[in-house]
Amino acid sequence: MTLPTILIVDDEPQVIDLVCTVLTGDHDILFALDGQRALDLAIGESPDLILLDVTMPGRDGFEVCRALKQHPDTASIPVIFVTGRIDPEDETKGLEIGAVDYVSKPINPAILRARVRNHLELKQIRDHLARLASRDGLTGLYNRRHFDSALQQECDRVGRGFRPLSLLMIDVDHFKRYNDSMGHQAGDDCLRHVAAAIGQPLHRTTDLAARYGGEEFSVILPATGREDARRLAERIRQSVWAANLPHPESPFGRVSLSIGVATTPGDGRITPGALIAEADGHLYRAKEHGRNRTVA
Ligand code: GH3
Ligand code: MG
Ligand code: MG
Ligand code: MG
Repeated sequence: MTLPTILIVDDEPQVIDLVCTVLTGDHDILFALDGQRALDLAIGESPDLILLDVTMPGRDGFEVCRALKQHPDTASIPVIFVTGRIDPEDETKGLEIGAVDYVSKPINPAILRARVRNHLELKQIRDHLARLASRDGLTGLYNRRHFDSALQQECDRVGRGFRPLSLLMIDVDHFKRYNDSMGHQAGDDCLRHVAAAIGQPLHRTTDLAARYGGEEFSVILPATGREDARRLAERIRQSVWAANLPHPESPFGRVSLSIGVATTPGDGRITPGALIAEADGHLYRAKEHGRNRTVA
C-alpha cells in the first residue's frame, strides 16, 4: 500500500524538522519553505494533506490556501493551518477560506498526530466515495454521469479555440445473442474484457474511456483529429478481434466491435449532443455495412 503524502509548508526549517519527526514513519513527506513553492508542489504532486504556516515572507498562508482552493487540481486537498497566530479572528479566517483545521504552535506532537490521522482518514473516505460516484461497477471505466460532464467540459474547451476533439462510440456486435447462448456471467466477463481492451491503447492522461450504457462504450479524445481517432478505434477493434473470444451465434464466430468516430469541425464549436449524434450515425453505418468495422 502506498503511504499518504503530506506537504509541510513553513518558512522556518526547524519547524519542518520538528513536524517531520512527529509524523515520520507512516507518511511520505514533502516540504516547502515559501508559499509559491508550496503551490507548485501541491499542483505537481497532489499530496493527501497540507500543513500550512500562516506567517511567511512573500505569499502568506492565507493567500496560499485561497489559491489552493481556487485551483481545480488542488481544491479538494485538505489544509491544516499550523501557526503561532492564535487569536480567534485569524482562526475564523483560516477556517472560512477553506482549511479543515487550525493547530496552534508551539506544536503538541500528540495533538498534531491525532488531527493528521483523522483528516487523512476523512480524505481517504472522500476519495473512495468520489471514485464510486464516477466509475462503472462492472468494468471500472468511468460511468455515464462522469462521461457526460467530462464531454461537456471538453466541448466548452474546444469552443474557446483549442485543438480538435474526437469521440468514439463502441458497440459489441450481436451481444444479445452472446448473452442468450453463453449466459449473462460470460456476458459480463466479455464486457470486462472489452473494457480492458479499450483502455489499453489510450496513453494520454486526457483520454477518457467510459461505459456509455449496456454493451456500449465511449472514448473522449481531446486534441485528436479524425485520422488519429480512427487509428485508435482500429487498434481497439483489432485487439478485441485478436483476443478471439468465442461467439458461436455470431457470423464471425468470435466477439467483435463496431465503432463510430466523430470529430469537431475545423471552426471549433460543437455541443456534446452533436458530437454523440455524429458518432452514433457512423456507428449505425458500421452496423449496416456488416459490423466488425470502424466508420469515421
Ligand atoms: P448489434 O450487433 O446490432 O449491436 O446487436 P446487439 O445484440 O449487440 O444489440 P442489442 O442492443 O439488441 O443488445 C444488447 C444486449 O446487451 C442486450 C442486453 O441484455 C445486453 N447487456 C446490456 N448490459 C449488459 C450487462 O451489464 N451485462 C450483460 N451480460 N449483458 C448486458
Ligand atoms: Mg512562519
Ligand atoms: Mg447497443
Ligand atoms: Mg451491440
